[in-house]
Amino acid sequence: MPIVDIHTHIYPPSYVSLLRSRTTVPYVRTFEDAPDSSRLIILPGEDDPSTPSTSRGRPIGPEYYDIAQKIAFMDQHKIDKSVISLANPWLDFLPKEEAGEAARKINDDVDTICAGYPGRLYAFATLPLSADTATIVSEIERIKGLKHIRGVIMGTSGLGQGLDDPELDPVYAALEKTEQMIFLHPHYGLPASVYGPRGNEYGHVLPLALGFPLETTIAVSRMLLSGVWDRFQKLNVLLAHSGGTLPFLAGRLESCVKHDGHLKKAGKIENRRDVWDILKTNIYLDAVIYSEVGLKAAVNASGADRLMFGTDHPFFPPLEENAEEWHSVNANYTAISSTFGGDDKAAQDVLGNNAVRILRLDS
Ligand code: 5CU
Repeated sequence: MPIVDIHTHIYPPSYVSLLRSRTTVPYVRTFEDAPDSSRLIILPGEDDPSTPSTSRGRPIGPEYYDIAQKIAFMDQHKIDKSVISLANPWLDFLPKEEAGEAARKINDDVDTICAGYPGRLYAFATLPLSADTATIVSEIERIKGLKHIRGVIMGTSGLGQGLDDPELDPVYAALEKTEQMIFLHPHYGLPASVYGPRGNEYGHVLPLALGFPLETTIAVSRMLLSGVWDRFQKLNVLLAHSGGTLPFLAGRLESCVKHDGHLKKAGKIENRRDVWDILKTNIYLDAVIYSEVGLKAAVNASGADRLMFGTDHPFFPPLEENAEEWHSVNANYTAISSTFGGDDKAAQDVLGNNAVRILRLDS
């Protein structure tokens, strides 16, 4: 029975060089009080002078860019195959004229990295979303021909106006036509003001535990409300972190739609696919939620046959020095075994069989 990690990131060396060459977020830098330790600054506001030194980004070591470390991590945690993806913020920040070439380079690099470990590594590609639509569509068509690519990872900003932007239709059409999955992943979180005047005292907890999942939930709700899946009925989207909070809030979302006078007057309540239909037809969920409660919500919303194990490596390493086992990974393993109890078949499907089937990892 294979164990497959579909949520596992890498910053290929060419991307790290790009971050090292920059002086604004996202970038890699040292600080005066710790000149020997490079820090990866990616989240909005992470380098604000008021941020405590321990919350300024995260230490960046080879686990972020050296594929040998990914393989060692996989071996340590008994993971047979991984579908690697560039981590946030992808290429969102690049000027329009640089994005197309950067995406081609990164996608080729990632495909080559996978080729070094036949049968063990596959990848989600990255899109040049700040480029013009023709460049994005042409990269979607090009990566279809790369041997190890199984879809694309994307943030929630789309072309800059979110995923309900009608200008994205050619991109959705190309992804649907080439049968490539979108792995939808958060990055921007919520405005810092929602965390209150003491938000900085709590490290990264509020933005990562709550901001990320709510960002995903809002983005996917906007896709739904704007009719993306009515227009692209075969568009498949894998949601990070077990769908943010969508499985828990889907009923409320649907009820709000049915009680909205504005939507009724605009004729937008009838003849639409509802959230439950889309959760069971177009949406896949990872199992990166660290608890049985969240995982059960995901199973109830989308079904155990649409759920896939993930780790979020290299993020959330153990804080203890020299610890080999990652608590974050073991929490996801434990959540799967306790959710499915004696149903070994369902547990094995979530751990690996679903990913092999859905992402064609045996070809
Ligand atoms: O720790 C973090 O900031 C992150 C991140 O930026 N992206 C991610 O996928 N997980 C954790």
